[in-house]
Amino acid sequence: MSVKKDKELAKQFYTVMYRTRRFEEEVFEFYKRGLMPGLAHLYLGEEAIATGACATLREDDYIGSTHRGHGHLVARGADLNRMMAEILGKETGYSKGKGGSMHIMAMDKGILGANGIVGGEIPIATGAAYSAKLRGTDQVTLAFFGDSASNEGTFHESINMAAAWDLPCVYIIENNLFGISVDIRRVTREHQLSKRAEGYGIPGVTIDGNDVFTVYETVRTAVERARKGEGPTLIECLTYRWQGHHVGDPGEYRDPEELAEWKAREPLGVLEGKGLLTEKEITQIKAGVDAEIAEACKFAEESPYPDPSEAYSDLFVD
Ligand SMILES: Cc1ncc(C[n+]2csc(CCOP(=O)(O)OP(=O)(O)O)c2C)c(N)n1
Repeated sequence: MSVKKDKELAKQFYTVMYRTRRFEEEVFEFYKRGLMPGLAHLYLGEEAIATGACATLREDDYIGSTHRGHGHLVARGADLNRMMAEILGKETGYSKGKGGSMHIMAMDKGILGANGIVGGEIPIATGAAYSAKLRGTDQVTLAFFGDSASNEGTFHESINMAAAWDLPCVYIIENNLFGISVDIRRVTREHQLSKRAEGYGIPGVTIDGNDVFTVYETVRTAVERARKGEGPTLIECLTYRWQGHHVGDPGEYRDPEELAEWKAREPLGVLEGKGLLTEKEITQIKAGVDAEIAEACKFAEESPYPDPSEAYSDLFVD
């Protein structure tokens, strides 16, 4: 890649990762102030995966997202005001405040919904890929899911079908090493999860999920392959979540040293370390994003709650 192109991408990636980081920090603040109903599963520390992966997509491609899904929407360019309003349960949110954090979706961005059922999005994404194949389009679907979800039956059933039928789906494991408090290394014999691809006859690769360029280049190759009708790929992105499982979990089951090691090579710092952006450019990006996030918070806080008479509307399609 040319130096100029690298620099352009670095700016884009830094902006999206910082936007995701700031968005999540404010969600946490809303929770602490008691303004957010329910819980949120923060994407802090994992920003490079959604950012690098989504940058490879076309407008008409699809995404299957998880309970830790805010980052996927931000990376896809979803409206921050509507996202924050949704998380606060406001009428102006993406689903008029009825989905909240865990069911946040943006159909206008091809996001087929975040999912409270672990592994639930894997067959949904596979179905979208099947649909693209049947309709004769060359749309691609990315299926994001966690390490624990890769132990669900839905993972194995979906990948087997996608492999057998060459479906245009890219399966992305966000391996942050934990499923709630369970260390994936305690409940799997083979810790390199991408090796499972071999059993289905498709390519599988494990990469540094905190390096946005690595994620981008790896997913881009897989997306090109899928778009050409050559079938699915399994990509395991190694990362770490900074917070507990959700905003109410102090995460005390984790080794503080391990957390510190991962924090020392967090996605924004890794990108800064490549020397592609000047300090001035970084300051400018941060100022622009901080203003967007402040606007989203204000919009969400000032928006009204839905009227109780709306409780049963929009639940079913006529
Ligand atoms: C089918 C199902 N089983 C269990 C749960 C409870 N649960 C919610 S999140 C979670 C862990 C998910 O871990 P992982 O897939 O690694 O994603 P992460 O939270 O680490 O991003 C579990 C077990 C659930 N929501 N759905």
